[in-house]
Amino acid sequence: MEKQEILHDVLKKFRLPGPATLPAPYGNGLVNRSYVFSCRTSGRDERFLLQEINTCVFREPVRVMDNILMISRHIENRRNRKDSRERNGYLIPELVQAADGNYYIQDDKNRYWRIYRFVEHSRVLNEITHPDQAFEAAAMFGKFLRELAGLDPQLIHVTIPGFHDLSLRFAQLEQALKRDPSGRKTSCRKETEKAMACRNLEKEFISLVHEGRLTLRITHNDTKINNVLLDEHTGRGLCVIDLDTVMPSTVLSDFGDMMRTFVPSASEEEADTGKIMFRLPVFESMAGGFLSECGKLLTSAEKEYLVFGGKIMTLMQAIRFLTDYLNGDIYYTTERPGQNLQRARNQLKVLELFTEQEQVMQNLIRSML
Ligand code: GN1
Ligand code: MG
Repeated sequence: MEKQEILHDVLKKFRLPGPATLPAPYGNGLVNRSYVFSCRTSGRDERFLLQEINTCVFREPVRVMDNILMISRHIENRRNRKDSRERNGYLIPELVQAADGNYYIQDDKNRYWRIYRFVEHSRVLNEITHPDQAFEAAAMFGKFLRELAGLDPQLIHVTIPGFHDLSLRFAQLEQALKRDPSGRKTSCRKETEKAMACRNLEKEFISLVHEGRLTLRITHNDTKINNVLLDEHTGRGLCVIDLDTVMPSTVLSDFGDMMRTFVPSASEEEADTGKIMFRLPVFESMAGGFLSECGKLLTSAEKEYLVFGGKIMTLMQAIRFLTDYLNGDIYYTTERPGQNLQRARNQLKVLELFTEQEQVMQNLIRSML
């Protein structure tokens, strides 16, 4: 079947408000495929986002959707209890129901699809260009954490076991080195050595997370800068997107991935590591925005380790890119050979900068409390 026919058949199974246009590819996520289309309803066009869930990554798509529904309902209930003036804004996007009552469909080839209402008048950033953007985006992720604090993390399914488990990520790297399925081991010896030299961080991480010194929360777990939408006119935070990895974890995951993607002056795709600078004003705004929303919620142990979270998440991402390079680029989408190795180098450089600036960041956080 032609792609367009497949997409057309999928759309028929959802409760859409009118006839739909042909879906066109959209966005640049590394995992799921997205398409945008619109429906004509009483004279105006309404846009929607169709997504095919990557079942190689999300092996239990129904549980992923269960999680998204659970948090959506929790947020919706809280909204309804609030004063109507506070109900503006989305926080998370709205799912469209399928004809069978579910919020996804499974097609005859075992592919899973879902549709979100498009968040209009919004803007995605791939890089932060002004500290105010960092404040707004971080405040949204802080709000997300706070909104979900009243929902029991035990109710949320672990859809990718060990997702932010540093020991597991090191073990996967070791396994890839041992098997070396693409014969790439020698071409990344320097990067491997650098990553392995950070094993000392693992012990501290284990003692913190696995021994329960940090509160288990429902976290987003993919708080990259391009997973939050800002208002295209005002620049205010509008909506948190990409909810697939919502799982129980610690605040280190969310603060850490923000720090990894907000603070460096270039994105994880930058090939020239010389262009990656540390930006203290961005860090300051980011931390300020995040704490303005959830500072009261966090324990002093959680606040003490926020910066450590940034180092851990950056190291983990370096290891994940490196492992995928060794495995022959089977997890992350790539456009050219060597791209995952280049991403790993980029992340190792970011980690170096974070290590140099650790004390400065730590002092700044303490001064905010
Ligand atoms: C993936 O789906 P996307 O592109 O937002 C990955 C994240 C990584 C990120 C690196 C399920 O996120 O964990 O941090 O790439 N998601 C999954 O860009 O593995
Ligand atoms: Mg994601």
